[in-house]
Parts: sequence; structure tokens; C-alpha cells
Amino acid sequence: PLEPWRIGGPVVKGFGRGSKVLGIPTANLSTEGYGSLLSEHPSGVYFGWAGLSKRGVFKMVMSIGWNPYFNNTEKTIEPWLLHNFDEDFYGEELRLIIVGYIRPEANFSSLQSLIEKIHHDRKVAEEALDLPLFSKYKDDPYLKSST
Ligand code: FMN
Repeated sequence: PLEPWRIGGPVVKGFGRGSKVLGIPTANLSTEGYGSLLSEHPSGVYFGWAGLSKRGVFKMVMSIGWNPYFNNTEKTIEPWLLHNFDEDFYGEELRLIIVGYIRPEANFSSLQSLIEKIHHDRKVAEEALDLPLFSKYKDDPYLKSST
């Protein structure tokens, strides 16, 4: 297992493909100020817990990297909060604690295979986060602070 790490900030808009093209709405975080932290952690798919000050704590599975399928030129932090929200929460303070790593970023020959892989990541994350080893972090005070 990984030494847990924590990042937070306001939710920003991504490229807008997440919910529209993939059906996977990610709550992107600005990478500003996280340059050195991001270079310490390889690109790939991680899981952990996400706190939204007004809404609670949720499981999340997250991609960090350049999204080879879409040829991004910037590294992005894209957590998928595993909960159905009724509304967007752009601008709200999002706190993440990252507790585990699933796989490196990959390229895919079709959008369908990318989507299937991400749904498999979701399942891996949901099951792992129920283990005491990882579930204990959902009470981490960092997830609840609002500034
Ligand atoms: N993109 C890739 O190109 N390769 C991947 O292996 C990959 N894995 C992902 C795993 C998860 C759990 C998530 C949430 C996203 C992953 N993505 C991957 C990123 C999607 O391509 C990305 O969310 C999509 O580009 C939408 O971005 P947007 O919200 O900025 O439009």
C-alpha cells in the first residue's frame, strides 16, 4: 500500500468530455501549486476518499495524467466521485485523500474500451475502499476542513 497523500482545492471545469462523451462526470481539480507533488506520483489511476464541505465524504476513483486517448498536453487531476449528485458543484472546495494505486495510464483503440476499463477501475476502487486498510481514511479530518 501507498503512503496516503492529500490534495484539495475548488472544483474546476475540465475539457467537458467526461460527462458528455464518456458518461463519467469527473470533478476536476486545478493542478496549480501541485507541480512537485504530481511529479512525485506516477500518472495513472488511483482511489481514495473525497470530501465536499457541504455534502459529505464519498468514494472516488481518479485519473492523474495526460489522458493518452485524448492526447492532452497538460497533466490533469480528475477524480470521479462515486455518488449520483443532482447538481454540479463547480467552485466548491474538494478535499481528496489518495490511498491506493490501480494501474498506469493506458491508451485504447476505442472509446468503448476506455469506458469499460474505467468502469472496471470503479469496481476495483469500490471494493478496495470497503477494506479496513482503506476505509479507515474516510474519517480523515482533512476531508472535512472547509478552507
Ligand atoms: N484516459 C486515458 O486516456 N487513459 C486512461 O487509462 C484513463 N483512465 C481513467 C481512469 C479513471 C478512473 C478516470 C476517471 C478517467 C480515466 N481517463 C483515462 C481519463 C478520461 O479520458 C477523462 O476523464 C476524459 O478525458 C474526460 O476529461 P474531461 O472531463 O477533462 O473532459
